Amino acid sequence: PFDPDSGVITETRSEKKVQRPRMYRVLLHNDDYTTREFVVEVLKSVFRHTDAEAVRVMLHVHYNGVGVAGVFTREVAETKIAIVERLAKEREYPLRLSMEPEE
Ligand code: TYC
Repeated sequence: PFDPDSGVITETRSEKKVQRPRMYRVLLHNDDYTTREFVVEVLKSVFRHTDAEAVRVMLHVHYNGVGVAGVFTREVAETKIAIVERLAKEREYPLRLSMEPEE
């Protein structure tokens, strides 16, 4: 608004709404060879799940084929996938991950 006394025009809101970054689901895929223990360790160390939550996600993936390891900005999701792919490769596990944008 314009203040006639001071002649100052103040902006009451910025030009654009604050943009939240698009978020991406990191999906974990089941396979027959990666051990349950390795998947739980990855969910705890890379995705910061508690012990109980890591077991819950691992079992969900084991029984349903796919599940959400976590939701992150694009770069964080890509980095976590790369870290897990390297850890799995070191152990010669065929563990697969993918990411998809949230609506
Ligand atoms: N299906 C694996 C087994 O029985 C365990 C497993 C769970 C593997 C989740 C991958 O994303 C996965 N050893």
